[in-house]
Amino acid sequence: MTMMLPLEDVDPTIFQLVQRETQRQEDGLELIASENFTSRAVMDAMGSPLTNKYAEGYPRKRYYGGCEVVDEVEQLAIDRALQLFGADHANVQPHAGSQANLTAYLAVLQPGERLMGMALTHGGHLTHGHKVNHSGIIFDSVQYGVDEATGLIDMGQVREMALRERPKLLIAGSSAYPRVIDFAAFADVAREIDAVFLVDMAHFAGLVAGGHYPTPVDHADIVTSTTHKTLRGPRGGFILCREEFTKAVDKSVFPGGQGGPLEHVIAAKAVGFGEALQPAFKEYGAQVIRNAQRLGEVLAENGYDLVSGGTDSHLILVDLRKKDFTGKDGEAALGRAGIHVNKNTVPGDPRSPFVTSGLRIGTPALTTRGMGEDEMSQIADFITRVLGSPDDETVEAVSAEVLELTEGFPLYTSSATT
Ligand code: DSN
Repeated sequence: MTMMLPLEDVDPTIFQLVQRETQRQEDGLELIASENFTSRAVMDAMGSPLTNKYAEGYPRKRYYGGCEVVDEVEQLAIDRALQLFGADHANVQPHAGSQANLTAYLAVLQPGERLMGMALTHGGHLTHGHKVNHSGIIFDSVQYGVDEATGLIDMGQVREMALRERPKLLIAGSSAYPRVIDFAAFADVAREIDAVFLVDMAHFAGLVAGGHYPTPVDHADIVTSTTHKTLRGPRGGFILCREEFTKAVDKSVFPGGQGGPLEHVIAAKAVGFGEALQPAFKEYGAQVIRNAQRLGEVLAENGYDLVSGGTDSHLILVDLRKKDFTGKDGEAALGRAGIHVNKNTVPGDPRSPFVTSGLRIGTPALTTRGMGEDEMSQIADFITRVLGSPDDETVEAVSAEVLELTEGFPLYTSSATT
């Protein structure tokens, strides 16, 4: 019986891969805007025997016996989400952001009905109605973008399109929009056309929790999110809504879309929400934004264009159209130096999403490691050097400096993580 043996003994191959990935995370500069480093406490909850329990249904209304403990766990996750974001109702079961979105849409729309979200190529998200995603296949999707000259959402254009297209669901939220979204203005448009208003706050949920980004909860009928980006919890999703949508949302998640909830992940969500309720998390969010702003300022000084000219959030979007290389080339060159970013389309991008003319760079993960503005200036210079001359000599020199920098901010090898 190998039940109680550690991974190292049971499956050395997977153990080694986990070790290698942990080392990769320790050694590199993680600047992918949707990533973060969660705490040991969150991972302990995720790696617990709660994974064994089936609990279809909701606390005190389950289809299985023996749910008295996981009921308490799930209720705590719900209570903490509500304490953090102040909504009427929370459903903490969605396995990820995509599931949260699809089940939320199906709570208020019939297949074939119209939704309107921001185009992926303009900073929206695949699940906001892209034609290859279920959100664009099941529903009749129309997409708005940003003003290509300013990189900003033009609420006049959004309103005009909404009045013309009359979607039943209006979606705000983004995965590559550096600025604050005017939720009150979106809510006004939704009211004018009698649409349900949904905000996907996955990217900036941690900033909302810390009070550094306007809360969508006061304006939206439904708010979807992930727990693992700026919010720094386990990989997962959740939905907040007004009282009147409670039943429809809960029914859509289960039995509509999912089966047994992942109670080990829900326990980890509760831990993550609990951490986000601590005063230190507020300071963390402020530092995330200061870091993104510093990174953007130095890159701009070094000759890089930023979409919208800067950022109010955790990410910047670098526009490479005036440079002679693509987002794909940039991502690859920086990756060789241990600097991890992702290629991203910029508004009006002539290149495909596989190539792109942009780089999305975010600071949630490195801020968790304890890095501040001085390190961001240094990293902007690393990026400038590699993108300026991506030859082996430069990449090797920068790699060595990256390693030296990351060694000063240990991640899981010590308890230094904030
Ligand atoms: N893929 C995530 C991101 O990087 O923004 C969103 O799902």
